[in-house]
Amino acid sequence: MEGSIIKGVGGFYYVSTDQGVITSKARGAFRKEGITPVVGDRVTLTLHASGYAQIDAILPRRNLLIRPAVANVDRLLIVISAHLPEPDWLLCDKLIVQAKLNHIEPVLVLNKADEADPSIREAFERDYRLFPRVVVSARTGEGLHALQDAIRGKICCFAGQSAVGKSSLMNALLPELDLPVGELTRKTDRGRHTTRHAQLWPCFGGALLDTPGFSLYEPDSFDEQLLLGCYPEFALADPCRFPGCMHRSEPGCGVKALLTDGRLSPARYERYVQIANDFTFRRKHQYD
Ligand SMILES: Nc1nc2c(ncn2[C@@H]2O[C@H](COP(=O)(O)OP(=O)(O)O)[C@@H](O)[C@H]2O)c(=O)[nH]1
Ligand SMILES: [Mg+2]
Ligand SMILES: [Zn+2]
Repeated sequence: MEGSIIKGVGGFYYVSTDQGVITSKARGAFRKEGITPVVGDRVTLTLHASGYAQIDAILPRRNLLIRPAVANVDRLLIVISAHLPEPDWLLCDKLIVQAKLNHIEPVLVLNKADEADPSIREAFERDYRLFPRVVVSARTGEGLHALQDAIRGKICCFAGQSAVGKSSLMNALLPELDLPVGELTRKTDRGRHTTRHAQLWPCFGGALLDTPGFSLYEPDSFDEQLLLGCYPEFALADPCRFPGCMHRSEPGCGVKALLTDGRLSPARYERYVQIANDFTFRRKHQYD
């Protein structure tokens, strides 16, 4: 039997299968082998006559988020506010890169449409027109159906700056989550909420991770060629004069030519150069 771990508490794992959610324990040998099942893991189970189930094996993971540990995330819902706080577009682009390097599909979510600043909305549409994206309001419910469609059949988790409305959106999608919203409640509820384990909530034919704050493993190598693959805009370019062109200051660069006719947003490009320079720096110093 096969299933996905949706929750792990005190050595018990709740595995979602064709036959419902089954409470299971990990095979004893896992501990000796240093293997810990995590939420999102695809596992094989044996059901014993007593009704007790054992996880026999963990299927290979497509990716692994840390703090909290979650495996096999399909989509990262990157939230940006159309009002306040002012968007941190560089963070947004870095999240896209991290997602793609971890084989997670980024979906861009512009929240607070009810109070949208037109220039933010414009920048969002211009810079991310090649990405799946939705414009929503956790407050009015606008766009939530499109967000549900983005979750269908996928394991999803939210990411983005503080106060953009991640918790509000999760509550709007799944009222039973009842996450604390806004600055004040966050502080007073800290004790209650930091001890919780990450949990997947099956919904809309997919599942939502209930924690927005997480880290991705950093790439092992800051491979600039892999970075290039994170920019769908670059595929529109004519070939560059130099193979392996990083589209920074090389002559005869097809990507830089895209800037002149609006196929590549200058703002996205500027942030790309920052991220690429950071990759180069980290690659050169990774053994320091
Ligand atoms: N106007 C407006 N405010 C929102 C919306 N969504 C969230 N907020 C407000 O933004 C603040 C931060 O929301 P929260 O969900 O805690 O953000 P998080 O830090 O990303 O989880 C709260 O005061 C929310 O009431 C929205 O769609 N429209
Ligand atoms: Mg929050
Ligand atoms: Zn180039």
